[in-house]
Amino acid sequence: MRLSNPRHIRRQNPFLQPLEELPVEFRPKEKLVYLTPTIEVLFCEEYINFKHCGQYSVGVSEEQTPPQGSVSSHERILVHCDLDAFFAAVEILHHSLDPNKPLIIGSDPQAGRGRGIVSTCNYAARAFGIHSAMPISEAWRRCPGHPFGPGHYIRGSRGLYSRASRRVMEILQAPAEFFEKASIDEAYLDVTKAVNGDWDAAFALCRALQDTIEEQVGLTASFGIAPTRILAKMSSEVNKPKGIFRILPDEIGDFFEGRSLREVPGIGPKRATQLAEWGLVTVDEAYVHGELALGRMAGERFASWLTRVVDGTTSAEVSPLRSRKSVGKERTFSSDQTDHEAVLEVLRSLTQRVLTRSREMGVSGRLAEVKIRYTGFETHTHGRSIPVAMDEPEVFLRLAEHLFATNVQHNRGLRLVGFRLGQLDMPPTRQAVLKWNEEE
Ligand code: TTP
Ligand code: MG
Ligand code: MG
Repeated sequence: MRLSNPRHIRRQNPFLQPLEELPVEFRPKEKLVYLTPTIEVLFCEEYINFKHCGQYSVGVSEEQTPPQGSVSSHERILVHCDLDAFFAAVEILHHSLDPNKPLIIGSDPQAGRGRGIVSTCNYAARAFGIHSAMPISEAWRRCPGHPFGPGHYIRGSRGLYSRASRRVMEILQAPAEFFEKASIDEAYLDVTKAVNGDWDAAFALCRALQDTIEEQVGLTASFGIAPTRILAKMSSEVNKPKGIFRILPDEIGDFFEGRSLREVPGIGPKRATQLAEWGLVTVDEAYVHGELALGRMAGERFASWLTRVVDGTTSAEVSPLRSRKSVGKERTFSSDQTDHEAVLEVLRSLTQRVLTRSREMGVSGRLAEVKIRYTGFETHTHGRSIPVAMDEPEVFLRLAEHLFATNVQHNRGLRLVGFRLGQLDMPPTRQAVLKWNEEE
């Protein structure tokens, strides 16, 4: 891919759009039945560890790992979907809030004295310059809450977001040959087969998915369509919110023309500053130096990775193993338990559910890990690896029982028990498609 003959690319920055131009269409309240939380005596939490995605070091090492999901040797059509202002959009739906009023999700602002941070905020709040990870005190300074200003501050409820996320993931995974939930509000889909290699059909598919998500769940989503993961992820940002952007294989050079290096996932402020000192601010400026010269400035690994990003030769693999390090479930008891037999029974049930889940995902694991939290929050994990990855519930039930029985401290109250399947692997014959129909 060459950067000669560049075409001017018009980009929309949602943060710079005036408020009234932002689409704010939300579903009527009756669509929200699924969001009503169920009341439980016990609190059961499923934890998913997401790997940090987009780091260039990951991009470098990925070449050494044979693809276990979709194949990257032929041209693929990948879709990246990311929900718009996700936590805030769910709260707006659930509490029937006015989407035009600034809504900030985060820790208690304590009238500007709070020490927490902003999780996210809706686009009305972004017009005040508020964004994720900003100190909540700074958010309050920019847009105070009642009675000093129009800001509406909510702490947020994770259970609601998980439920909404699952509904969206079910819709997204349906047409995908390979599917990967990459975080609570984003997923990669390999739709090459579904659209028969046709990029126009891919665009139409994204539009249909966008409509279905809005109709059935009431949330807006943005889509990126591109031949590699990183390009798909970057394109889903381009027309946010409720946007679709496509990069055809021969348009990659144009896409990077004038685009700030900072927009590439994996290039952080430190790296960007280092490159700016060499006078490199945009991707095309860095690329035209050539890999060798860039390598002398910023290191060979970085130069090779950035070159491959622009050449469109970084990974196109879509596989649950890429985003997920482990599958686990744990349970916190409403009061500390002294009956260890009863706790062991809960552990068996959690282990069984983890294995059911991992089978649905088509993954197996080598590591069994039992987590025990005692009265007073003291937490221990006890793990054991087996030589080859397996997905047999019987094997892991025995391991879990053994780990619990040999490690639990007698006569102590138990606050939490959990099971985790780690060191995941995927049998090559099994299709890498996740199912999102578990009840918790
Ligand atoms: P993002 O997709 O990064 O952000 P977003 O969906 O709120 O907004 P956008 O329209 O730009 O995609 O993150 C998804 C959710 O993850 C977000 O709604 C809240 C949560 N989150 C945090 O709790 N802390 C953070 O620092 C970030 C970035 C996100
Ligand atoms: Mg999002
Ligand atoms: Mg996201």
